[in-house]
Amino acid sequence: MVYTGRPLVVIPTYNEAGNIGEAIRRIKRQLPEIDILVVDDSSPDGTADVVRSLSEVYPNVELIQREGKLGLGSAYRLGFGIGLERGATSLVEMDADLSHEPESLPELIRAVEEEGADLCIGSRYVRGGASPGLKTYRLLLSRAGNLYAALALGIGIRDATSGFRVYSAQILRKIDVDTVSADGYAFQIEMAFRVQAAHGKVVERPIVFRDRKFGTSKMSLHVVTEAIFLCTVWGIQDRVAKLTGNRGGYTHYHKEGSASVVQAIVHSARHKES
Ligand SMILES: Nc1nc2c(ncn2[C@@H]2O[C@H](COP(=O)(O)OP(=O)(O)O)[C@@H](O)[C@H]2O)c(=O)[nH]1
Ligand SMILES: [Mg+2]
Repeated sequence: MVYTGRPLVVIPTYNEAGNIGEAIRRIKRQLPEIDILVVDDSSPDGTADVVRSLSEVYPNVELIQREGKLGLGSAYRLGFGIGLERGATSLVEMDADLSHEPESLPELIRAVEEEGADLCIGSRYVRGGASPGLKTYRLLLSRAGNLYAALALGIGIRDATSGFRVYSAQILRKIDVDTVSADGYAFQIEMAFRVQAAHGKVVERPIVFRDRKFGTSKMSLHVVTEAIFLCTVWGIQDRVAKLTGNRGGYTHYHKEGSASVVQAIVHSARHKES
């Protein structure tokens, strides 16, 4: 498959057999020619088989199957890497579970492909956006997460945890996606934070976020604690970098790298000295 000069939609899946068929059909109804890359982590429910049979019906639907459940962030890193290598001009993130309505795709893609945005976020929290039927605790969690991310990181984004978004290839090359380490909500926040730090143009467009029809959410307490922890570390790092006048040479704290907050701060300060 050749993506040169076109957007690529990357969809990570884990046990989405009940959703992925409708998702692909509805995306293709909106954008018949669009390239879709599904990254499935050997879902026990046979999601991959559904994708394989649809790829015989629809053009430009491709499947990558990985050995085990390796996480949402790593699925996107892989998909984006392939898209960039093959010359895609923009890269789309979306869930398979129909929370992200395929009917909103053209507008989000247009913002990047035609209106010069580097990141267009499908947002629940701008005028016209909504999340009807979302359970109260999930709404609270999302609101609190966004508020905390905004306070800790100073990003002026209303819906920084939204996973329905489009990046320009150019900004993904600039922010070096391979070194993004977070996996769940923190992945979305880290990506948005990096785009802003790289002076990318971020816009939000309203979406209606629906609760998933089939299957269960893979988001867990671990994903939430990871987001809180990483936002705190990045926030401290960013402030230290600002105080030491070293924001330009600022290195992002990496989960697998230095193992503690203290090390991350020391690292920032050292950077200033050298
Ligand atoms: N490949 C892959 N996909 C995943 C993994 N975890 C979640 N997903 C997919 O990522 C998307 C978002 O996950 P979801 O459970 O809907 O999270 P929520 O929207 O926050 O409830 C869905 O399409 C999932 O099937 C994973 O470990 N590997
Ligand atoms: Mg979802």
